[in-house]
Amino acid sequence: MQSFTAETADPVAICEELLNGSGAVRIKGLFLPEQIADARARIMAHSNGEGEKVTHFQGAAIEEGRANLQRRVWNLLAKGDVFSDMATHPVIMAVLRRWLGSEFIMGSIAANRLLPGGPGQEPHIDFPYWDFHQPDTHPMGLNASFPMNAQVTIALDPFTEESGATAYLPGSQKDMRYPTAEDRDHFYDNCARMTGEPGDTVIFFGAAWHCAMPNNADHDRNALLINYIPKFVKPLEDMPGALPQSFLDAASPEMRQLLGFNYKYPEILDDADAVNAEGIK
Ligand SMILES: O=C(O)CCC(=O)C(=O)O
Repeated sequence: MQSFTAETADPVAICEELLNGSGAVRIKGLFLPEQIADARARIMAHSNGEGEKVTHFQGAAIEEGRANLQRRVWNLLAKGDVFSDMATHPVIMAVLRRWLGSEFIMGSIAANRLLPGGPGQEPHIDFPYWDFHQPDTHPMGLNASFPMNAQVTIALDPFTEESGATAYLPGSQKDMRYPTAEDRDHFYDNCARMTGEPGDTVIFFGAAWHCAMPNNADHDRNALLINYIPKFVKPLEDMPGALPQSFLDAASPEMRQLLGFNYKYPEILDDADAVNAEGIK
């Protein structure tokens, strides 16, 4: 995987690699140790209850007993300012402006905590393609000639092969196909791994086949998972609905964009016309 730093992260080169190359790049050194520790501690604190365990993934049941070893925490913007700071990092924003258009938005911001023994996932692709195993529910001819997704994974623990660093199949984003059970051997035989140190950031095109792998290490493996989409795609999480009004009132221009406030459709346009006609608006 090509590695960049804040100084070398050229959006043109990175977007070329995401679309026509391997589909993933790593950017090192974007975050301070205090930010990484803060984000990790908040995710750990929010994933200690039984209620947040993942019992199914892509329709497949996770074995009873191991299900609680993989935990998801959603709606992270409500769980600490550090998550807003990470999601709006200027280097990430610059890459995504080129990749998804300057008014791109956020589809979700969640964490995946794999405890030791955590089972990992099946190979899959991400929102809004994550139900592309039913291609006839999508527009005909949908392909990967342009992106409707960016995934940003920020490692909050050492990401090693042993600890379950995300696996991905380089180049698979170009096919725009949901991996089937028959594809699994090919995937596991040919996958690369998103290994890295805490704070390393991987940007990838979520049309590339990928999955969390089993955590065979003796420590938790926490990842911050941020999904970004073009302005015209309906987000996965209703973030404005889930966030307190005080958060929305204080949101930065970048955060307002990510929450979709710059592109307010659907609107009731006959009402808007009436207001316009009266010269009120
Ligand atoms: O946690 C990971 O390594 C990958 C997570 C992922 O791909 C997902 O939850 O969709």
